[in-house]
Amino acid sequence: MTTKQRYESTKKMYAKLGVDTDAALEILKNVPISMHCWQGDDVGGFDREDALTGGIQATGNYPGKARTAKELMADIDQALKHIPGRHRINLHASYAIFADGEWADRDQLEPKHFTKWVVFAKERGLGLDFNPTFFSHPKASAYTLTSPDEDIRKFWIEHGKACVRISQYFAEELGSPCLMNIWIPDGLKDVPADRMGPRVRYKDSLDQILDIGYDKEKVLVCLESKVFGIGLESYTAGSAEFTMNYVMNKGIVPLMDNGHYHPTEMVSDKLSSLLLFHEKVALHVTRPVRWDSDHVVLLEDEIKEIAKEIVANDALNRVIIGLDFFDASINRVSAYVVGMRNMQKALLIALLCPHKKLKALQDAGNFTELMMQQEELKMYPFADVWNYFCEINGVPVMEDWFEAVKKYETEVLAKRM
Ligand code: RNT
Ligand code: ZN
Repeated sequence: MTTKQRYESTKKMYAKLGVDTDAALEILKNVPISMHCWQGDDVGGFDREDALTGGIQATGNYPGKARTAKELMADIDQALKHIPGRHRINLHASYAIFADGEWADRDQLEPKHFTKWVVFAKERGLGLDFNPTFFSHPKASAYTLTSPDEDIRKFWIEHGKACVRISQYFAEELGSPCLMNIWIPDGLKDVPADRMGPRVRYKDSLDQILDIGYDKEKVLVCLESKVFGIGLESYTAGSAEFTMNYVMNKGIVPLMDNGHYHPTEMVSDKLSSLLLFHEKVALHVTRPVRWDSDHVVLLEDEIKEIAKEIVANDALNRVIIGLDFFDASINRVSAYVVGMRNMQKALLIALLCPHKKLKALQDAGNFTELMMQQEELKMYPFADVWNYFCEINGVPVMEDWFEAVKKYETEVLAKRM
């Protein structure tokens, strides 16, 4: 049987449940996922030689990591060949591209340091998102926006402002709003003497950054919370409560990274509450293994549950989906393809679910049938729909993409020493 024939037969199976598979494919095609640039080079960036800091860690030394912007762009291109649909690229400020002999510190960054990325995005019809980089810098060795040292704090406030300007430049050039995510690592390894002070300064720093005046239609500023980091186990200034309250107060966008909560706390369960109070919600989809380890996104329960919440609540236009993982122990292009395709598969499974029917069962208290139906759905042949989706969107079906990635590894990645 061909992929299409399988699809046609599976389509009838879903139709019996009241699910329109053609409609699902049409919706999925138009869901952009923001692919983070930092998987390609282990969060290295190109603006400095400093080691990765900020309590995050990329482990492994698989050969072939991108050493220059040109290499990273080539790797992103290679990955995109195997990912159906049109997407976005999520850049960090540390990925500035300087002209020969030129360099600017983080507080001095300008749109011109990112024109090559804009050209790259335009040529491929991609959108761009952005992040100030409050780590991997000598001035970030202790604190950034919470610093008790006013000079340091000012430096990082200026960095934040520069990034808002760059984000607006992206939005204007590409005709698509740019999500600008603020995350700072600031925290303490051991029991704080003062929990309030850093938060007072963080709040003031954010106020100053947001005060610069920017077009809110073009730049969606969001704030990412975190429960702890490596070496910052006892306290982070940007806790969940700080972040939620700040965001609500200022009318900016909350960002939830599913590696940033206690291990039994699920982002899937938080989404509906956030959607009730915010027009937009942003996500960093990742896979925490025992800690915020940023493993590649797999097609596992929590990812499917997150996708279900987005789709069942009709929030595909309100939840901005970005990925955030960095695994240095495997082929990085493969990591991109696997993670992106898995996010899309999770969304597809959610789009193939008869949510109204299931909700009705819940409301009627018919938990027996609800359990039965939810479990039977898990064995429906959604792979036939996925394969057809890949086929009609011009990317390889099933594992067929891997040959090309292996070839790219031999011909390109392995030669990077
Ligand atoms: C860190 C945060 C943050 C970073 C990126 C590189 O724990 O998740 O989003 O991973 O900004
Ligand atoms: Zn994150």
